[in-house]
Amino acid sequence: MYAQMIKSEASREDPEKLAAFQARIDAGDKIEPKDWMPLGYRKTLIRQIGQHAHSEIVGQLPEGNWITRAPTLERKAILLAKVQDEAGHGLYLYCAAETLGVTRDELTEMLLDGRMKYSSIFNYPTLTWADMGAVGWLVDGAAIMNQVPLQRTSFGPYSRAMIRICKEESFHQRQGYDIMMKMAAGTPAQKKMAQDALNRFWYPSLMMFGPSDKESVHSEQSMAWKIKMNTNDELRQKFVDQTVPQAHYLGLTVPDEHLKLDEETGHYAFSQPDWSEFFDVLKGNGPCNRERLAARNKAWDDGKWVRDGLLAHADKKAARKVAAE
Ligand code: BYC
Repeated sequence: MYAQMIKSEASREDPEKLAAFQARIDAGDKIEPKDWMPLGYRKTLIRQIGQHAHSEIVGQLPEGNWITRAPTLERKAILLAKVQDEAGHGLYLYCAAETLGVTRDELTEMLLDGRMKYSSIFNYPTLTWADMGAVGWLVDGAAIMNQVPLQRTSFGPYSRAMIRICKEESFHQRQGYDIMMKMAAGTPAQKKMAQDALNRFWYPSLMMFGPSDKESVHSEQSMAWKIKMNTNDELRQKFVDQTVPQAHYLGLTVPDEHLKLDEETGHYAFSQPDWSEFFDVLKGNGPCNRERLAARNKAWDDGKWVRDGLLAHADKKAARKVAAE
């Protein structure tokens, strides 16, 4: 439906402007906030960047859960830094979205009342310390796989935000793998925890790339506009090809009995996640959907006095300036 709406909006726009816009995209130009752009391009970016920003913010919750219980001071400092980075990523992305004419408050309200999504992965619980390893290794690993190509996306502010985010995501992925290396080489109980974390996070990580290309609603138009640089299935395959040897190095087993390397193509054949579970999580029925949204709603309500205070201060400052002129 959304894709149809975008198409029908495009049909109402000036064909000459549309053609000139597409020519700029095809030539690899960056589109900047003040440039003319089709309404559908603007809306698609607000949706994607907004959802991405929300994912960074909600993504702090499963890891924040372990800050007080990190096993050493060093691990705690690393985890704290990572979780703070995620907040920063959210801020860069909200700023990029704001250049398209939507405010951060509007985006937040759309998240809180369920009109906007955030990544499905953050609706799964983090049950043990090994989950911090699996999240860093697999979840940030999947995020990087998706975000490195987005550094070349056509919208300037989004692509520039991605450059910085990707640098930080590499550190996140590395710290997760480091936890997995320690756990997998530890006591039998620690290795079991690492395997259990891999078992629980493998398929939800594959879901992060979105539904199969056949089911994807937006890919075709988003790729034509270079808002997306690859299809969901292309990136999922790349992720599997990169991650399976890393699991082997750890001495862990990927929970997929159909996993098989095709020597000729160099690609792994693998089992698809349970897509009915994915769509159910998107509808709000994942293990932690309610908890995550309740936490964000509480943070928003608790922070009201700060926002009100800052706005009152800004209003007073503006009034003083007017009076002085
Ligand atoms: N979760 O037509 P499709 C991270 C929705 S976390 C929830 O293929 P599109 C991090 C999709 O929105 C990673 N919803 O969509 C943070 C659409 O529904 P609507 C966040 C999903 O947009 C902290 C419908 O399914 N990364 O960075 O072309 C710690 C049909 O899908 C998901 C980004 O957001 C999902 N997994 O492609 C660690 C990257 N997948 O909106 C890590 C930027 C699909 O029509 N985003 N849907 O109601 C993208 O690259 C694309 O938006 C996606 C989906 C590949 C995710």
